[in-house]
Amino acid sequence: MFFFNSRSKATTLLACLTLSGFLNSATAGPALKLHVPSPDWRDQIIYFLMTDRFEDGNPHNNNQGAGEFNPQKESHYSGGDLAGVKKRLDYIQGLGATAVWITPPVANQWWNGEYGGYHGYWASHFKRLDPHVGTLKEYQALSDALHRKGMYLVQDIVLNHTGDFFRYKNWSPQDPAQGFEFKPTSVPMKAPTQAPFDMNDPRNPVHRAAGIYHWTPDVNNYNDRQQELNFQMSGLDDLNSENPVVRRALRDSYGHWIRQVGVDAFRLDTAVFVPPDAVQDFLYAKDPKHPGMRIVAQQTGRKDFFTFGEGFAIDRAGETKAMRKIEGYVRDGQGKPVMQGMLNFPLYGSLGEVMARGRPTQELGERIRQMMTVHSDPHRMPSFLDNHDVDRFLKGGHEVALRQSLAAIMTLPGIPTLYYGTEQGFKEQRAAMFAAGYGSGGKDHFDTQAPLYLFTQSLAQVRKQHRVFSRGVPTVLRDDAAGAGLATCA
Ligand SMILES: [Ca+2]
Ligand SMILES: [Ca+2]
Ligand SMILES: [Ca+2]
Repeated sequence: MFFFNSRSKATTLLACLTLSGFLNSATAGPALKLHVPSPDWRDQIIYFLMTDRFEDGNPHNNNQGAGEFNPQKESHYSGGDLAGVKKRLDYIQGLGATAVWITPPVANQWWNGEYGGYHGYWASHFKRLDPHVGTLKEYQALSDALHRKGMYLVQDIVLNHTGDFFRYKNWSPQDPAQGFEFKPTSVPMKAPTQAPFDMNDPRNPVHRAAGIYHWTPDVNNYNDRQQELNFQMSGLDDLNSENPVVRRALRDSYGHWIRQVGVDAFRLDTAVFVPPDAVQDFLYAKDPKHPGMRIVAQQTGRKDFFTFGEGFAIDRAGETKAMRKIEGYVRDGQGKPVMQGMLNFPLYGSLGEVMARGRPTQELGERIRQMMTVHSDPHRMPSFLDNHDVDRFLKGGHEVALRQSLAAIMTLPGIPTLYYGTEQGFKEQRAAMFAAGYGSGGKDHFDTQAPLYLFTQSLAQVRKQHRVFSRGVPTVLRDDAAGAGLATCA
């Protein structure tokens, strides 16, 4: 109907067929379901997976030819990708999870000279996908598939740093050019490829004037708040979070994933390494061209875009210092909102001490009581037993204690967050679920009849059937200050 009159009938017919074939392949099936309203996050159950270690849906993207791919080694890429996650959504939903948290899918430094970037936390470009995880089309297909199942997509993000492209010898606070050097064996690029993050050389006057980085050495004292905020965490090049140019570029980069893919929530990595006001800017900035994420999300129909942060802070029994530090990223010193939740590291710490390591149950009882008073919204704090940065529960704890702990997070306030592989009894922190990946033992682990899979499934059903577990306020009926915890009951 939109062909030129001058063409012959035969040509028009041919063109029509060709074009209609093209249109069909480009818009096959109904429109993608990228944007859905926000759920009540208190009622969700999150499944956290490392994309590289979960499932390989496309073997063609595994090896990008820079020596970064080697499933025999924990430090290298194993080949998991977004298409693999999509392939296993029935498995994840069958467990009872309602949302999937994926590790950062953005383009990464693949090798810093000592270790690989398969985990995704070493960005080289915040607005592009890493070729190992797949294409924009595959990411959109994952979002679409999740939403069609009534599930939600949680993207892991980083505001604090890029990859590890430079380091210091003999750092001087007066002169960031002094002692600066690029890491000699960075693969596949020497510096981030995205403006303005590519301006990372303080010896270059233009870069120096732009002030995109803090240009500091590694943190050597994590109790020093200035170091924590401004130095390099584990060698990762610390961004100048105070610089409006940095803030705008990060809003632009991450707003892209909400708009283009339909991300429903962010998990903010290394949150306590950036000041709360930088996170507030990220979420609430009114800049009409590059607004904060809560505003971008509203434009896509999400009224409650959920961002929860990581603050690796654990209190000793009876103390609440770490709890209050974490709470400072939910409500700032003036009571203004920052994030909607923070990962509940203090509860994780107490659960491990009592359930896995035999400390008295009174420590957990007290932690639960404190949780309900120190935190303004404990029901939106994701709770967990282990993750990719700590030992898995079963590395040191008994399976009976793991079951008790799963029951605890499924019935206490907070969003239960399950680390992939727990339901298959994994003990190795970052082992692959798929046969060809690292540490898999040469077999797939998607067994929906595994005892811990079925146990978790039954707990998830109980939590969903009784809203008291996601909305209620617990009362500790009994605990014991003297006796051993639950680790000995096995
Ligand atoms: Ca792959
Ligand atoms: Ca920082
Ligand atoms: Ca570095």
